[in-house]
Amino acid sequence: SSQIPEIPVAFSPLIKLNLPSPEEYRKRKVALISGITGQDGSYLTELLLEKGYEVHGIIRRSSSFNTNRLQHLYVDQHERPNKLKLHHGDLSDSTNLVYIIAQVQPTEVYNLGAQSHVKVSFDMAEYTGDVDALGTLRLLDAIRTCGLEKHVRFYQASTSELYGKVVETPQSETTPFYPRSPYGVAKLYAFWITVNYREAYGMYACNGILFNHESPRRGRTFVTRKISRAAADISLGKQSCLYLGNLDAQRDWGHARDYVEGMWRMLQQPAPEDFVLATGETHPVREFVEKAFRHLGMEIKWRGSGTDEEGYDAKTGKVLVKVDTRYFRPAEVDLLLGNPAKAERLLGWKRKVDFESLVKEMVEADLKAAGSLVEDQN
Ligand code: NDP
Ligand code: GDR
Repeated sequence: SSQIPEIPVAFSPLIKLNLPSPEEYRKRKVALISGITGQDGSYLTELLLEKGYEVHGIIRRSSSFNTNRLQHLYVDQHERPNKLKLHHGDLSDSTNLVYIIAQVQPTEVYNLGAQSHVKVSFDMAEYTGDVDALGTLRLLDAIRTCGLEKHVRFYQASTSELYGKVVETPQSETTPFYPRSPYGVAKLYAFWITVNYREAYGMYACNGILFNHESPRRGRTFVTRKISRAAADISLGKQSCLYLGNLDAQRDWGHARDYVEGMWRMLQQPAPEDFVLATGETHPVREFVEKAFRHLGMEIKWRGSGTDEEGYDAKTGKVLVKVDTRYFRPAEVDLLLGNPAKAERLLGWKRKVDFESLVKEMVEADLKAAGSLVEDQN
């Protein structure tokens, strides 16, 4: 017939590495982290170095310094051998990822790299899709290209943003997804491609569905850090007012250090599975504001409503918080509340830091940084 015959596809590794058996291979402890310069990357690096891993990180070339969060862990190779090694790369560059995987031959890969800001994803939707969705595919395929799919354990940084619009609470591994931003939609692809590669190629690949986690190393444009920093600056007279978006959004906030421990635990199980990590508590943004300012001796009272709402200091009457609609999102995730029961049961994981202690730690770190001459770069 004139029909084009179906072409049988047999994917064989393009790069032929001289590999021992998966069991023998995994006797080494070599981790590769994309997104190592981010909040989670830095805490995970600390944890893995403590556990005796050789840690490799992918960093982006930048005209400004972007390795501040790793500074305390990095030793110049010229001075003494370092167990932390950095490679220039990008999740948008497949060849580069293949090269790094072939060179490092990791036993565990943590894919934390992402355009991770939800609001920014509305402005840079295509880029966010490229890096957060296709970047995950590229990294998984780089592992296959090197014939390492049975040797490497893969962690995907999935997110509670997958739940988006509230379908049920608390949200667990069985709650249906309904993402509400280009970020959430890109992460949905990443979630399913991770599941698909697990099922199709027998890869040890896990999704950690992590609810919001914060720390003094949180990027300054995320709401918790924006608040803790502003509260510190306002208390020192360095800033007069904090402008925020939706004060009523509710989040399940934990500490990043606790959550990276959960990531590692997910890759130490007999079989790969997906897990929620959360605190099981939710708090509105306005409560974070109240707690942060209270910690510095200011009592915030609210007046007005909607876009005219403002927070003032009960003692002085000075307006310290205002709503700015520019921080509203075209579609919002109103309420996140996670159920970490599966991780608690199977991983023996439990968050250690509660909401009150998290706020306190962040505010105190920002107060210290604001009072010192050295500008904090996180
Ligand atoms: P950050 O924004 O602090 O860090 C993101 C990291 O990704 C940075 O190292 C950044 O590099 C890197 N990155 C950005 N674009 C690229 C790219 N094109 N190629 C390679 N690397 C890139 O995020 P977090 O540490 O808070 O989060 C880590 C991961 O977990 C992210 O994937 C995030 O989406 C996800 N997540 C985070 C949660 C949270 O509450 N923190 C909750 C659930 C999921 P650079 O420093 O150069 O910008
Ligand atoms: P989120 O974190 O979108 O949950 O994503 P973010 O801190 O940005 O927002 C939390 C909530 O606060 C509201 N909000 C503001 N947010 C910001 N950034 N700035 C403001 O001024 C402001 N005012 C109110 C937001 O509308 C939102 O409802 C984070 C990221 O780390 C993701 O990568 C991760 O996947 C999820 O957490 C889980």
